[in-house]
Amino acid sequence: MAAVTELGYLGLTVTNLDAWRSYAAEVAGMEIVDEGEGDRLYLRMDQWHHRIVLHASDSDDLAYLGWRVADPVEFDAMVAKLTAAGISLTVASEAEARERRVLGLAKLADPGGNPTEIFYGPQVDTHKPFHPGRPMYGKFVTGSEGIGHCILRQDDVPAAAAFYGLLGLRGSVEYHLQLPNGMVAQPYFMHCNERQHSVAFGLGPMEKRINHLMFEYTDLDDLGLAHDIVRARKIDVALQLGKHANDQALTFYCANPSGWLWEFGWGARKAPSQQEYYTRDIFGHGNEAAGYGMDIPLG
Ligand code: MBD
Ligand code: FE
Repeated sequence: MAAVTELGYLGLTVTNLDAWRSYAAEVAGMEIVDEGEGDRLYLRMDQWHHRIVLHASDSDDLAYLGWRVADPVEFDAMVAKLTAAGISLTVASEAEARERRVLGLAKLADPGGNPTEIFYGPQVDTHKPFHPGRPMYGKFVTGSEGIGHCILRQDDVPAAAAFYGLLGLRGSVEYHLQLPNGMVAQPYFMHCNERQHSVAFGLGPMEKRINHLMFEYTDLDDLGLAHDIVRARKIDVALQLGKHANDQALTFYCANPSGWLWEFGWGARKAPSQQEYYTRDIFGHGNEAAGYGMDIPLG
């Protein structure tokens, strides 16, 4: 059965490209690639041409997510599987694939309406070493684990779980979180490779399509340095440093220039083969800046 292998890329719409240029490079350490188009910037995290595209826009949200399949055979099998399941999709033109710097691409939407792309064959610039936007001790964790993970808006959680299951991801509820209003939040976490989760949803209504992007450093000191820079710049921190129960990553969540969150992380464990659930995190993750959709009791 055809299955996606990684969350490969993201497109974002942003209203302030200059603020993003500074944040992505000087806070996160990503490499800015400006090819002079004027309406976009590329963010590099490894040797791929890019992992993130920032599209200048009048909105600040997720524009699209790209899920990778291995090759054209898997791509055709995935397109056939989705079509047979009654999901409408368009196989993109060569020009559209070229714009994404991939060999082939299909466009569809997940049940939450999030623009979703299935692709194979990303352009990898092995001739161009990754050059971080600020000094870094190590690198970003990508490779077979992809860019990181996202929490997405889904109004119909079982439909979303079925859709991502069809793409080839596995997983389900990993927390029961007692909310102050007496309800119990039961977020879903799904994986398609060794990264403990590549997508999550089910934390309630959201203003934007995306709540956060998590990415991971290979070196603890890069997380510490990022944290110092975030604090020095007085950037809103929604969840303080802490360690998640499921992926056991040390992370903190801070606002990006689009007003949603980036989760900076280090030290995640790999996806286990059997399901578990948790009622809280290991330590930390205290709530700080409110209003970012992360006012949940994890700590
Ligand atoms: C995560 O990455 C996360 O964002 C939440 C809310 C809980 C566990 C792991
Ligand atoms: Fe997360």
